[in-house]
Amino acid sequence: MKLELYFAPGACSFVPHVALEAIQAATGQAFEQKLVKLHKGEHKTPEYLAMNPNGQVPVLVADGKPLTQIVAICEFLDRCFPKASLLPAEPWARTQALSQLAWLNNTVHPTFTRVFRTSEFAESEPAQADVKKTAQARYRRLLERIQDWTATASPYWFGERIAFHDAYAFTLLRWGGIAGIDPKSLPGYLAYMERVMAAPPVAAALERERIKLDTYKTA
Ligand SMILES: N[C@@H](CCC(=O)N[C@@H](CS)C(=O)NCC(=O)O)C(=O)O
Repeated sequence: MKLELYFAPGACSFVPHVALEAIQAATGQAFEQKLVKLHKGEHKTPEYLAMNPNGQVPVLVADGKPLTQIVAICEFLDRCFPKASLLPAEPWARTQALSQLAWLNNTVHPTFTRVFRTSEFAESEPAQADVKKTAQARYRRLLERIQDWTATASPYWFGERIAFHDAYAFTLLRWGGIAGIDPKSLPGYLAYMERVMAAPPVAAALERERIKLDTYKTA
């Protein structure tokens, strides 16, 4: 199968990026990396919008057919490459894992979007300040929930094999720094992340994207 991933450094496309690295290591299936420069608006060109009318990364192109939305991309990759064990295999555990992945994608992720792109959610400056403050507090509570969930991660979310969730957990904690949340204030989460970042598929994607967990800046 020919697989191409449209991704942007530091974006949520890190999730399928790590997954494709893990798949390549487990099965030999290669993938092409298509860098999308969001700051140059490459995701809003007519060619890109024809692939993804939402104008977002990630897009996975499988044998010429574009697939969007992280949850759908992960489901497709796991079904095609079960040998990579990116989700648990037993039906109930697998569906619970998809439920958690959907929550990361539809609840935690959009809360950060309210911090990062506040002007899309309110017009006046005071309203924007309010949206941002509320979203920052909510984002912290959601990261605390991930910390609780991963307290037993040994070494990763589902045990020995890296899963989509580990990559999403990295992205969300890294974004936490941008939202003014010191990762050191979530010590359990940070300890889990140290293990995740050292995993070969994650390390490879971090290197290609040239990103680290270094977004938190003290005032
Ligand atoms: N629900 C979408 C979210 C995708 C998303 O939020 N992508 C962001 C990067 S993390 C993006 O491309 N933002 C650029 C834009 O919206 O202009 C998914 O699961 O793929």
